[in-house]
Amino acid sequence: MRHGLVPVPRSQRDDDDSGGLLLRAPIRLTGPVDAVALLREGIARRTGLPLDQTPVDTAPEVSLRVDRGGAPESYRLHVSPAGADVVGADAAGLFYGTRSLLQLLTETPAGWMWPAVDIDDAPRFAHRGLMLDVARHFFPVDVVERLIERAAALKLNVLHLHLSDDQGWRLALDRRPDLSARASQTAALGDAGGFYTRAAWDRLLACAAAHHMTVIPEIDVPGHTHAVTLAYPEVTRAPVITPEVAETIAAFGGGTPVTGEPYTGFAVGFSSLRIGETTTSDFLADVFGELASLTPGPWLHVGGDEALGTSSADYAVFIAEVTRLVRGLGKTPIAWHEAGGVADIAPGTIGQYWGFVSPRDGMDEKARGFVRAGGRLILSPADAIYLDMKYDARTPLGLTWADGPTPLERAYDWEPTAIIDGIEESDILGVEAAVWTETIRTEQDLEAMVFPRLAAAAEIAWSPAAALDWPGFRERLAVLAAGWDAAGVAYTRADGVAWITP
Ligand code: TNX
Repeated sequence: MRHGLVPVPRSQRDDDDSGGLLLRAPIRLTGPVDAVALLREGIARRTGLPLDQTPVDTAPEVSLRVDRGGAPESYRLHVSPAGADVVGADAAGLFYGTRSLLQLLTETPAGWMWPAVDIDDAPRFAHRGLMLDVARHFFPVDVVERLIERAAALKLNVLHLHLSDDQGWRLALDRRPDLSARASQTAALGDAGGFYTRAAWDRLLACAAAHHMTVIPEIDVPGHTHAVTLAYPEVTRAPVITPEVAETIAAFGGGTPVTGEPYTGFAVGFSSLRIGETTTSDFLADVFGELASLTPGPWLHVGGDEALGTSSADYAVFIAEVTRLVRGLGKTPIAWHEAGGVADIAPGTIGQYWGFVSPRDGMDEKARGFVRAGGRLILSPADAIYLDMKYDARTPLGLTWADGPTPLERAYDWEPTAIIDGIEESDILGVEAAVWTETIRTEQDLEAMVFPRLAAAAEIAWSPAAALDWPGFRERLAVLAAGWDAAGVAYTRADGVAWITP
């Protein structure tokens, strides 16, 4: 039977002869309440079956349980005509088993059913992420909640939120109230901004936790800080208009950044904090201190990319300071790969590589710097899994700087250990797709750019390298997309896939 399992499991045996499990209400769903509730909701949404009826003892049982001992996040799934069993090695594993069950739901002339299968599954990488830029355009919590649900269905477990940039500041902080009060109301393209209140942030964290996702908040420093100028000008410097900045302004418009005025263009690398001054250190202590208290997960992302308005001596001092600050707060710092060029970076800092699948200009050397300092790497190769790149020349949204458009196959056809010489599988914490939102203004825009390429990234992050298979992926994706259609997801019908639904 054709099915839409993405990412492809580590091991799967289909029992096509046995006919599978016909789903007739009532069914009995037993197990931990949260897992049962999320599965029930998923089945009801997909099938429309009235699962709230009281089950009778003779109804087939779908049993969910946790049996410790297996690899973290792993699960086993067995479906036969008599019932289904999902056993997770932990709560996350159980949740992933139920996500597989939902992907396996198949509509047949006899009704909705589950094919008879045996699956034994575990992730390749511990960190399977999606980065969402809510700074260039702001997305309210309900949009982020739907994205969390859809990303978690692909077995991703990290949501990295890019919470500040030149165009706006998106999180209310009590210790620096002017950031949200004065620097949040604008966005790229002159659109309206916004920010997360404490209540909204708590709601977002709760949704992520319920879907076994860790949130990584990023405050990008020392560059990408023009918005800070609107609130605390004493910690920022005047914009530095390099030839690259002038070129972007010429190509995309949006005007030249001016101190004290909101910036709504696409240029990067012109803003910088003042480095080596106590006012700035106090600002950083307030911002990252409060951010640490608002973050249940172990990581804080400090940015560190494209600080073109900062001298390299200042940059080195700054990266050493901010990564130590985060360590001192009991969190592990993460920084974009440029920071790996700083010898004195805090030991154990995680690097996020956003270079090319074939590195150039020393980006690989910077990435190795993190590993030399005892850290590991998150791989976000821009020419593969930057989901804000156009699919092809006809894509209305998106950018093309990462070596032109990024068709679906390019998002799928790369191997994490093959990018940076000298980096072993054990040096790689995981894989993270990124969606920057300069051109992305609405939830529909977001869905069109994220899906289906996020499915490719998810399979690279979860499935063993030996199980990757482009023709097979495309077939499974077409089935999976029928579920997106039913849920109204505005995914892109990328070339090369025989999409099933009209
Ligand atoms: C590069 S990736 C950036 C972002 C832009 C993105 C657009 C990275 C660390 N910096 O500031 O939004 O390109 O694709």
